[in-house]
Amino acid sequence: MASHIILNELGGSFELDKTDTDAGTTEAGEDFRKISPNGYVPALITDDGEIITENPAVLQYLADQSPHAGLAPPNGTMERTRLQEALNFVSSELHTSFGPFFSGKELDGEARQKAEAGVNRRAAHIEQRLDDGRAYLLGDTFTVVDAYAFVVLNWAGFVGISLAAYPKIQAYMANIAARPASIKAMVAEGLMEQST
Ligand SMILES: N[C@@H](CCC(=O)N[C@@H](CS)C(=O)NCC(=O)O)C(=O)O
Repeated sequence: MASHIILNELGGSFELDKTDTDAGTTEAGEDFRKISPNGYVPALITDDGEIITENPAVLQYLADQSPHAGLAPPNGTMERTRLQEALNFVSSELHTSFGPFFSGKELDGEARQKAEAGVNRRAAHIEQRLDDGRAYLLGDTFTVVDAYAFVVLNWAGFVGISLAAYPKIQAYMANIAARPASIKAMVAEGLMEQST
């Protein structure tokens, strides 16, 4: 979903192939394990046939294809290091904190409490980051990490965790959800109905 939003932001042409990660197949009939041996999405196949996996790499690759779109600061700058720092936080901390909810195992009271506390600790960090009034994680400009953070924070609702205690996050998510690229991706992935 995060790469999908960014592909929409960039406005170029691309093909989506819906993947059943449990079955290891795609809607177009590909053996997904041959594309991505780890078996999880996203996997991006470039026009040159390179396969790129892992959200932080896919998102930065996409941003770097159209530098004028400003979705990532230029390589070699401190701002780019800040983007990588934020992408790694979202990937290795926020994203993985939702792991227990998607493990396929029922979470008993204590395990659920522990897992919720893990999500809340990471959400509190984001809330604090937004506390200076910035609209996006890196400042006043939307970058690829915002698409990723938006998608992961959105999972809170799906697993029954309230983010009501985080007003900055609420406003941040509403802002990103309203972007045409986000709406288009959510409609295409069946998370939202097309408004008439
Ligand atoms: N480290 C990977 C994690 C990707 C990931 O967790 N993908 C999930 C969907 S959000 C998935 O495909 N899960 C199915 C599975 O692991 O089999 C990344 O950042 O790209």
